[in-house]
Amino acid sequence: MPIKAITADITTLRMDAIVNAANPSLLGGGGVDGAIHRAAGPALLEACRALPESAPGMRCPTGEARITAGFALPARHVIHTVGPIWHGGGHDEAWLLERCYRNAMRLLREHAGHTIAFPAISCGVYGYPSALAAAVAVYALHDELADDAATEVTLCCFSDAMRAVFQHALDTK
Ligand code: AR6
Repeated sequence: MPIKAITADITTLRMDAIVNAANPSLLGGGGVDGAIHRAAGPALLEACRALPESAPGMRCPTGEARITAGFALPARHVIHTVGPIWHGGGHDEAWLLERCYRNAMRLLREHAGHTIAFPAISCGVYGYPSALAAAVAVYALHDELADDAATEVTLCCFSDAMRAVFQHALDTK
């Protein structure tokens, strides 16, 4: 099975890349973003600060992704993506969330990676309903892996309850 759902702290995973659910500044925050920056050390913040801004404070628009090294993390790279804030579902949230997964997979391939772990992007402070987010994630990742038997994707949930939601999406795909 090239996609699996687990319960874990994503910062502990030895992967070619772990994905960060960041905000457009890429300068850190709470949730998984804070955990990744703490575990990677200050060099990660420096690397993020060095990424070009498309507007003041904007290094990564919603749905896009950027890559840095993993520094003190066991993961080789961090792929930073910015999920949509949930505004009820009528503001392109599903399309933007799908872009996060697809753009992260593109960067993994461009950097010759074969193992990647995603957190439940947008399912924390950004308020995306987890069952809807899981369905988008599974749809996009299945499609990305259709011609790619060599890549293993881990959906890294922070609680068993969230893992059950993602597992259900995998089981009903
Ligand atoms: N490992 C895996 N998952 C985690 C971890 C961890 N160490 N810590 C939290 N989660 P969130 P968002 C889960 O809020 O909704 C930040 O401040 C968490 O339980 O981190 O995309 C950014 O800077 C939840 O299920 O990300 C942005 O401002 C999931 O990760 C904003 O939050 C995502 O929750 C992004 O919000």
